[in-house]
Amino acid sequence: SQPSADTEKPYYITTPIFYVNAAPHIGHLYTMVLCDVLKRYQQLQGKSAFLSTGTDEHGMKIQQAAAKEAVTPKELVDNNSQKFLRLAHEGGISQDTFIRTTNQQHKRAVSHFWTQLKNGLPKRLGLYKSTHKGWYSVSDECFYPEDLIEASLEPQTGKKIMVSSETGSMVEWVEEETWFFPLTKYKEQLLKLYDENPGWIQPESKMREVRNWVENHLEDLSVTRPAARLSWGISDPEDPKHTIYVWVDALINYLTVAGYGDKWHLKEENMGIWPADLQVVGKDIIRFHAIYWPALLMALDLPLPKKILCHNHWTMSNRKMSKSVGNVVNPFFAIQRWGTDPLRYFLMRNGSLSKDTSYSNDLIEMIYLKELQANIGNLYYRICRPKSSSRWSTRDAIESYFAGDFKQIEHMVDLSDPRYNYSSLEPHIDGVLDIYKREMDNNNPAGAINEIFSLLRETNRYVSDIEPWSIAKKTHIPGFRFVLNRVVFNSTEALRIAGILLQPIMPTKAGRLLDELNVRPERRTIQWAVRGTDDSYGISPTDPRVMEKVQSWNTIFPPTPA
Ligand code: ME8
Repeated sequence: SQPSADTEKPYYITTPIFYVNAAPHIGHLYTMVLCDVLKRYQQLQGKSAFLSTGTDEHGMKIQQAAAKEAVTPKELVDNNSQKFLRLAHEGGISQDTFIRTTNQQHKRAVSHFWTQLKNGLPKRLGLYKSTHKGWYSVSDECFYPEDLIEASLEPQTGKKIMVSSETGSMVEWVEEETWFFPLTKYKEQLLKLYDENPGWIQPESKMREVRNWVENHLEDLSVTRPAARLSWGISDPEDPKHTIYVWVDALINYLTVAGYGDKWHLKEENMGIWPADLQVVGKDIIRFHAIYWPALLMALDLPLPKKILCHNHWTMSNRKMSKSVGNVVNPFFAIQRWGTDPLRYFLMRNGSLSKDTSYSNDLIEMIYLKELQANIGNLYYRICRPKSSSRWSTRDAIESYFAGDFKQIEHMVDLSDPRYNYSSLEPHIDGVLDIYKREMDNNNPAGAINEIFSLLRETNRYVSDIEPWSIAKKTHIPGFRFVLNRVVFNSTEALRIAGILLQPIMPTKAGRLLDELNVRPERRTIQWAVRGTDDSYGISPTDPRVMEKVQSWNTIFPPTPA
């Protein structure tokens, strides 16, 4: 039988775990927010979801950064990991766990995984020892094949150096004895995975890139570094002269979070939240997640994540924002300047899966003024303007509706007068939810935002065109209350629905908006994001359905007690 909704495993979503060689920047916040929004979208549908994030604390890059700052690696990682945790907090991220690869549970998980790779597999599929020669980039923490290396000049000194033709990072020639993972033996299985699951890597363009790499550049993977060169890491428990390659260590974090270890059996009930439903990464690390990671899992016959979602980069002056380059936006300053929710809104609105986006304060300011203030803020103010205001508000209209005589609500208005075309907004309100769901199911909050804001824009225009405030004064027009209340009702519904749908993106602001509209907490899930039915219009006010209608309006604006 089908598992019922509450026994279904939670939707497990992961961010990469971030290197702690330096403080976080806006790119890290972006990935966290994207994952958080997608997690909250699951919850909006009433499903349970689990979000993990954390820090990647081993490896050459960390060891060198510590040496440069003249602190111990432990001091460096403790200090910087705190900053990522604080960023998650200030960024409104609702992570369920924050993993650090230096914690004991993770080290045990890695040792167990490692031992399986080494001893638990048929010879041709397991680890083997050999001499490794190749071009290594410390800043990218990986080797590059010969055909992807080129000569360049070091910017400061003009000295000739070799760099990766993909990332431009400096590489050095390394020759050493290491353990190898026979990645090439998994080539057919990987290609089969891609062929049979065309949406496994999103977007499609990245799938093509990955497939091309597997077809043309696949080499066995060196998975240890000599402990003499790299001591800051997890060592091979049986062969401590070798330190496990930081990427193998790091990828296993996703399993550690799911409780992986020697007691973890392949029976589904023991696997907790694994497999991950969605693993989000930047394009810089797609290869590790879409090639090495599934191959490692295939080796141990573990279930694969269901989808890898890859996004492009935030740039500054046309270069990828990066800790190593130093051209970064401090996310703490950005949050302080714009507020958590407006910044989340901007990152989700402008960030992109398929193209790089440049970060600009002028742009944020413009979006803040035009969309948040002039659009949603303005509509909110029009509908919920505080009573103290001397100007007429739609809230006053609703109150007068509740205070008024129901018998006056008759369909006497001249419906052919385009001026009173109060139902023109309704198709748009009714169309929003499907589009929102389609975009969010496609992991595209930008598309969802676009739809919500087009509804809000149209609602503002609708209110401006009909001018309910002037109708309110024209008590001589027959049916004025009817029109007035329909206009107020429709625009309030648009705002309420937008508020529900914006919760994943701006949890605090949307929550406040729904509070102001008196939407009960249990009515904030997606099934409530539909317009209230209006079949009570035009029928006898004593019909019980009218009373129901009044009840449901009450949840938005309860009548003030006399
Ligand atoms: O790669 N724009 O860590 P990392 C958008 N520890 N996102 C960006 C970005 C930018 N300019 N810069 C970084 C590592 N990111 C490894 C990962 S996972 C098992 C190990 C985000 O600190 C983006 O998600 O270099 C990118 O993939 C990630 O930070 C890399 O963070």
